[in-house]
Amino acid sequence: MRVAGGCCGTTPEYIKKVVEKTKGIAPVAVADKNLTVISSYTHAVMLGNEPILIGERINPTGKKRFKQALLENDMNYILAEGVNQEERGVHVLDVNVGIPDIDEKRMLTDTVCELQAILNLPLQIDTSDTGAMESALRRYNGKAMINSVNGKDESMKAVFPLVKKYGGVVVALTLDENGIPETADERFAIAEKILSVAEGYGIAKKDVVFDTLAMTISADPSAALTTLRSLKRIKNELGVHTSLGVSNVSFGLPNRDAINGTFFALALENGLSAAIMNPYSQDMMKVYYTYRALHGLDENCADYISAAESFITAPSAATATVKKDEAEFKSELSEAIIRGFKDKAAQLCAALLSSSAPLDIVTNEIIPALDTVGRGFENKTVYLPQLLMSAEAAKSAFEKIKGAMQTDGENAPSKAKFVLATVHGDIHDIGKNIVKLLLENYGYGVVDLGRDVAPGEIAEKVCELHAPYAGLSALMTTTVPAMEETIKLLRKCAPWCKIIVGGAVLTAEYAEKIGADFYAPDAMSAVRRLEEMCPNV
Ligand code: B1M
Repeated sequence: MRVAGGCCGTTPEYIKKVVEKTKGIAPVAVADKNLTVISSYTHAVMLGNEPILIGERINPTGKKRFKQALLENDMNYILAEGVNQEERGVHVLDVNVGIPDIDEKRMLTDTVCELQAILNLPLQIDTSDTGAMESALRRYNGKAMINSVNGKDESMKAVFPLVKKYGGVVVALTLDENGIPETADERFAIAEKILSVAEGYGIAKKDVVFDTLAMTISADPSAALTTLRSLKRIKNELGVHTSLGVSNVSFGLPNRDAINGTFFALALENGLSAAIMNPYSQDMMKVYYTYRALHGLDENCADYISAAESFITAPSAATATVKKDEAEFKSELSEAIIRGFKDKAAQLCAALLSSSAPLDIVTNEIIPALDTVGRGFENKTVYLPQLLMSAEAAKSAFEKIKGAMQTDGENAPSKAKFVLATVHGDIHDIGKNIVKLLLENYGYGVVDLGRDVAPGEIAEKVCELHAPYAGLSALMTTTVPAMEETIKLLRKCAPWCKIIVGGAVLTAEYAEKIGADFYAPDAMSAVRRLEEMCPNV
């Protein structure tokens, strides 16, 4: 045992007892496994056994549209680049947002926070601005890849303390005050120097990964060979891992993918551990899958076989994106909610309102999307921050629905007062808010007490207003007892009040068992029950 503690439901007394019982036990020692590992808050990626793909698309270099997105703070565009690359199969995302006239510190930090909230992939924080680097590392949930340090004293002095303080695997470029050496021997010497300085800062060798700098062969015919020779020596003689921005090698040449793919294969054969690359390039993906199959890293060639079909039919990146959009056009809103794109969800919902009824959007788009996220959460493919992002996205869509229904304006509140709340201990309020929206639209004067509301507060409000109806919502098995407690209290101090209950965990039988008057499986049936019961109230 290394760590003991308590989560939801434990109390200070429980923790005290755990401390007492475990006081004499020495934690199992942590054995250093000497692995080069980076991680997000959910997933770890290890350098060494398999080639690692680092998606290069979150980078403004040579990308006009990306630059524009940065200048306009268009986070949806940037997040979509992350999502698309994840779908293409990369293991890590490079994040570089450096352009002139931008507050890089703020932008990098925001981008890292937003990406890590919706994706599981570890990130490579890629910046030469150490202020931005520190700010992003501070907010990063996991062990980041840090790109980069180099052999200049100034660079090592600025970057190594951050690596030591925040943890991470740092990419070290084999250049120094004299520039990029022309020979493999000189690059090797810089790597040795970097390693020894890193060790002086207490950074383990396994946490330094060397980039031997791919330069374009259009300017220097020996460029690729020097890079490969350096790679091989550094990997074999220093026993470290390596990384390369592969695409630079073809700069200035036509059909760059052809060169990049061949260079990638050569680099892998010479000891490349991780490639910063374009996952939309078929040539690169072909090399990746064929290399793994040829090296016995792909059992029964299963990954190669499933990828091979797309090698024949896959359209270019640009067409692929358009096709994807077309194919998923009908569920774009639910996709935005599932992905947790708040602004996009609001925009799509607003657009959809011109052709669909607000309630149809709720029933056909928003609720099924939340169900998908809920199932993912249950199956542990979606994690809490992602659930939270989806909830926020659904909320922003609801704001639009709400606006549309209010402008409808035909039903001004004129019917009975309805006190509504999510019960104590429960913070789920999306369903309750739909109930509120519908009730208001049908003319009830809803007094919404919010979520996590204590039984006493609900009873007090019902009595104060002499409200004929109270509505309680509970979404968790653990909060149904609070619902029962509230009903008991209401029966005691407001016997006139009819109580309607709802929420995903309830059933009609259970509602009856805890003493409610009515159970409503959804918001519309809540309204119908009320209308049937007291049409003229
Ligand atoms: Co959480 N959550 N969540 N969650 N969450 C569920 C409910 C869960 C089923 C997910 C899962 O594990 N599969 C699970 C409960 C398991 C259980 O007890 N059986 C769960 C859990 C465990 C948790 C946390 C404990 C997670 C954690 O921290 N480890 C935590 C709870 C914290 C707390 O409450 N103390 C938590 C947190 C959250 C978020 C904050 C991230 C977010 C809520 C945001 C918000 O509401 N503002 C969230 C979400 C979004 C969900 C899911 C994905 C979706 C819920 C939802 O909004 N559905 C949910 C999984 C799921 O249900 N698929 C899940 C859409 C909504 C329209 O449906 O609320 O059922 P619903 O409302 C329906 C009907 O039930 C009915 O009308 C609506 C439709 O018309 N209805 C009423 C509801 N209330 C009614 C009242 C009425 C009449 C009808 O009359 C008064």
